[in-house]
Amino acid sequence: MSPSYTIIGTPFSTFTRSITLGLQYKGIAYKQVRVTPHSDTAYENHPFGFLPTLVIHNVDGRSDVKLRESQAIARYIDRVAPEPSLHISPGDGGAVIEEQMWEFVSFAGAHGFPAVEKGVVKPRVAGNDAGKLSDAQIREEIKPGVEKLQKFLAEMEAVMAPDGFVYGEKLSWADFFLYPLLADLRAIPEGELLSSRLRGWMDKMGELEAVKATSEGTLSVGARPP
Ligand SMILES: N[C@@H](CCC(=O)N[C@@H](CS)C(=O)NCC(=O)O)C(=O)O
Repeated sequence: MSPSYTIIGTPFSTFTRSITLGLQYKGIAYKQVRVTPHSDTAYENHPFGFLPTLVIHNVDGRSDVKLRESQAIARYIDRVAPEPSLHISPGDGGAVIEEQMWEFVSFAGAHGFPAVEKGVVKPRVAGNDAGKLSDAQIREEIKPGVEKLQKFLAEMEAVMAPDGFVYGEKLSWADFFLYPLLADLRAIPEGELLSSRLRGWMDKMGELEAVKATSEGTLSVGARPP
């Protein structure tokens, strides 16, 4: 019996969406259990209650494996479904070596998640939803976060190809790790910080079937967890 897959994580989770983007793009069927971080189900599947976990059922014809950490999951997906490839080759978008794509992925996770989600998107959404502060007050509150976000966006754009995907003509995991963060950002007033290059890239991404198939339940379409 070949493996089947369950992804543990709400579509609202940006790391979860990076993985479902990859699964969709590669045509791998999966079930999704829509839970928030630190819920009972999150802890049952992840030692620290984070999202996502990919449950690989019947991995060896008998047992299940719970795979955590989105980059480990991406590596697994690439091994079982190498095509269509989400890797780059030297020369794509000005890259010199393939591993630069993983550097970009790690920048998005390690620096993008705090800069975009923690510093700006979450406090902005919480402020708007609570309805107690004016737009000007929220802007004042998130000012330090906005400054960090501007730096993050500028640095990421600086390593992107001048047009096309992150690595020019070649779609890669780099696009799938950055996109969920910036799709959320675009849905709030601070989306005004996105440059024309980043907006153009997002429009191009928005044409992908994988992006359309994973937008439901995300902040980018106005949803709330789970
Ligand atoms: N290094 C992890 C990070 C995953 C992560 O931070 N996920 C978020 C949801 S998008 C989470 O579970 N956060 C819980 C928390 O920050 O306490 C990965 O790449 O999978």
